[in-house]
Amino acid sequence: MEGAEQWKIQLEQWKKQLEPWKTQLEQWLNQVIEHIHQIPPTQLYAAVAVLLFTTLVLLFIRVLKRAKSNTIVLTGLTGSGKTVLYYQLRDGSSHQGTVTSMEPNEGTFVLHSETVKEGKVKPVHLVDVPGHSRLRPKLDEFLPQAAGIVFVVDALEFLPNCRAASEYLYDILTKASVVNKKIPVLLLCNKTDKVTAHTKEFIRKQMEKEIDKLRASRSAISAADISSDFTLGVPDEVFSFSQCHNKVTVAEASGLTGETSQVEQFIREHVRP
Ligand SMILES: Nc1nc2c(ncn2[C@@H]2O[C@H](COP(=O)(O)OP(=O)(O)OP(=O)(O)O)[C@@H](O)[C@H]2O)c(=O)[nH]1
Ligand SMILES: [Mg+2]
Repeated sequence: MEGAEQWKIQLEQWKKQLEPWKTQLEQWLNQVIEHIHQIPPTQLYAAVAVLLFTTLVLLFIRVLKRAKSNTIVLTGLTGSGKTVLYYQLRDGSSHQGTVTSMEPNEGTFVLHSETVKEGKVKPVHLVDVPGHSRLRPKLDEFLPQAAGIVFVVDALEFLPNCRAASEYLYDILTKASVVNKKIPVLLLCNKTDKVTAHTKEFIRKQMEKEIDKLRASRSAISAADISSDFTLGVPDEVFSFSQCHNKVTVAEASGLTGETSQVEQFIREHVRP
């Protein structure tokens, strides 16, 4: 009780100490208001307009800067050929004999095929995220800044990997960081140097079928789990990539032999000079 009494006294003292400040502040405020009244209204409007304009320009620059990301993320199952592709795009050589990656490869460079080009070429920030399931959480570090995602699929060993690849792609296409920013996705059918490789049309159809099946099983789970980010496709319609929030396109490549023009085109479309 005594403590409360003491506090009251202390507060009263503070209030008294602040009293002169209050009047001083009021005086200043009055002076400012008077000053403003003296300024012709046109000048005042002009000042406000300039202030608004600069704020808008600064905001616009910020948005533009964020939109102009130059990061392209290579992802996909282990063994699909991401690292070979990464080296091919960077050096124009496959560095034969890559082993399964334990760490992401990351670099900012002008694409090898563009080093001979004249004029301004914007460097690309390329990230190759390992496909091993334990390293996949690494992907989340890079997705928020991605201008495009290249999902690499092994077109040779496609059928045994179809389900796993579809699950991984499903996870990516339902992530909030990917959907909200509408990051474009390239489904890249790799290893087409071999005649036994499946065509991109076949791969697209098979993966659509697989995702259609996944959709049913996943939505049953997510009914209880609210944390699931998004759902895919249109309810009660057979799934196709065209229904995705994100633009999904399909292309072919062979990292090993350097047939990478379609990936390069995708990269250039989304990382503009
Ligand atoms: N025929 C053929 N083989 C390829 C091609 N690209 C990669 N490979 C082979 O596929 C295997 C895997 O390639 P990597 O680039 O290491 O695969 P990755 O996707 O980086 O795998 P992780 O690092 O484990 O995620 C290697 O033996 C490559 O030689 C290609 O275009 N054609
Ligand atoms: Mg690798």
